[in-house]
Amino acid sequence: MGFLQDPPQLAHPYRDDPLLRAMLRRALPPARLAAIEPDLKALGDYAVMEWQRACRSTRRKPVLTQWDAWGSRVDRIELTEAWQEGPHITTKHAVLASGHEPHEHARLEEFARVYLYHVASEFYSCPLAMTDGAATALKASGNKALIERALPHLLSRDASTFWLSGQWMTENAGGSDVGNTETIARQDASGQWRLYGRKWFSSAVVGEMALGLARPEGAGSGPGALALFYVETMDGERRKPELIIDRLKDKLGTHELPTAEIHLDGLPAWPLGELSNGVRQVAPMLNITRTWNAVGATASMARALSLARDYATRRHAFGKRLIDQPLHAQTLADMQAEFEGAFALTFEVAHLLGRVEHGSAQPHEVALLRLLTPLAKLWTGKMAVKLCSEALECFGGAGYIEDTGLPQLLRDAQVYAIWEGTTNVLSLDSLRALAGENIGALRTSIEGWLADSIDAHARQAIHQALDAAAAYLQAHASDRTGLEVGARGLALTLARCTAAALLARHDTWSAPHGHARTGAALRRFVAHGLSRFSAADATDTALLLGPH
Ligand code: MFK
Repeated sequence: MGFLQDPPQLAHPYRDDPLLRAMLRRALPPARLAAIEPDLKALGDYAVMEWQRACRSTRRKPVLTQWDAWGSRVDRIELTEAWQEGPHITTKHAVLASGHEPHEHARLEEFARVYLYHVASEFYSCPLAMTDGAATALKASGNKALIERALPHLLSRDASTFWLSGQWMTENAGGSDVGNTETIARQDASGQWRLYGRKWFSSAVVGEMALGLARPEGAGSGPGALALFYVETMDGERRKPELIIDRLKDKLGTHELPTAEIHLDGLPAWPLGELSNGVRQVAPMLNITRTWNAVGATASMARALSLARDYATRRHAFGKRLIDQPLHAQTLADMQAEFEGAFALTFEVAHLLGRVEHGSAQPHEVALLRLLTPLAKLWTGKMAVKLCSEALECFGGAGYIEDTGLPQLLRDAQVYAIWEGTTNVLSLDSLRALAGENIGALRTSIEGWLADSIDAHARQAIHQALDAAAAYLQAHASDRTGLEVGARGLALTLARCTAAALLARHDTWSAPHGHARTGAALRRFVAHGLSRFSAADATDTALLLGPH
């Protein structure tokens, strides 16, 4: 037998992750950390088990059977093993329910669990995100009857009573521009609202309820006339006949996730609140699912890096381990620094969300959360594709071979920049969040994080990039087109400034305990540059896009 390569081993994502553990030690009171550690360890164990199981088995996709042998419409979906385990793991370890506990650390504790569970869940976390969003939107609606009916199921810690919720927003004509929604809500003779239309991306068709946008019959056109409705999808064990699954999507990635095209043929529905301004009502849900997106992207990056790092200690080339090859080590360290910035921003959003919801945040932090949510989503979504691609390269040809389990990381990563709004839609949303003086909220927070920072060079670089972003906003205050042209560069710059300031804060906390790694991550991250503005000449843009 000739040479056989040792395959990469997955390190325990909780026990062997100094970054996650240090962040939790800094952010949580010791008693809270002790209370959640058993769940974190168990979710880490599950992730390792699932990776090993997936390496041993042939990857499967869910299968939709629309008709049974005797001609009945059944729309039955067979799920993968991880999906079948989803409700049990979720409820047993309070992956979702923990985020709704009445204390300020609830969301951080929730998203630490999500971070550990996400990749292993095979994107069962996608409908979980929507379920979390639905619980949040229901609470915000103040609709007592629906809250009493659905919330105990959504936040259940018992798999037998747990409900998954969908988010029925996207339609053929209304992907980003949700105002084009064609689904109609019509009242029947008894006054019951019923939905008629086609939803183009539903990733929770195996769920028990959904929140969906529809246009009440006779209401005007445009987004303001949409209303947000609550629906239940099951009649006992059977799916309601007014909900028809047309087909499962054939997607680039997230293959285990049964994303469906569905149509609604009179499905009973109940408005959450007023019969208009549905987009405003669904916004709390969007901000939650975008936070899940950022945590998912960060978790995928953590997985890719963990495997690439491990492999670098097992693979020898040109007489040395890869980790001892200077250029390979440099490449891994560059990835690690970018990742640590993304990690810092993502978990700040998670913590902030809990503090804002609990009412213990400072007044400017409400505006800060509104801004950092789209920034974290769009930046981590883009970074995940780049980092997972680079990680595959760290394996050479093996990174391109399906049954190593590695290509899936890259395919799946592409969804983060698309799901819950593209990079450009999120960049424009960050302009919405910056309206008024909201860059002031970011500046105030950054000053606080940098207050005791020992890295003068980083402080100066952050101030410089932040000043440039503020100047850009001011220069384009009455030039909407100019503002939009630079919105992506602005958003990425603000995300990087925030991440650098958060790394500086963590460095200030950890350095006195003899931990030098965050200081190194900060220096490397800042060295990659904070500003991401690019040339924006309208004439050149027209020339470049004109006839060839
Ligand atoms: C995991 C694997 C998944 C499988 C594959 C999935 C592939 C992708 C499938 C999908 O389709 S995912 C869904 C993708 N689509 C989106 O995420 C929607 C993207 N579009 C937006 O985010 C738009 O910004 C939005 C529809 C939310 C709003 O656009 P509009 O219609 O121009 O709304 P407008 O008038 O600006 O805002 C309406 C109200 O909502 C305003 O409040 P007021 O009425 O009080 O003025 C806004 O301030 C508020 N609002 C909008 N976004 C908000 C928000 N409030 C808080 N937070 C936000 N994020």
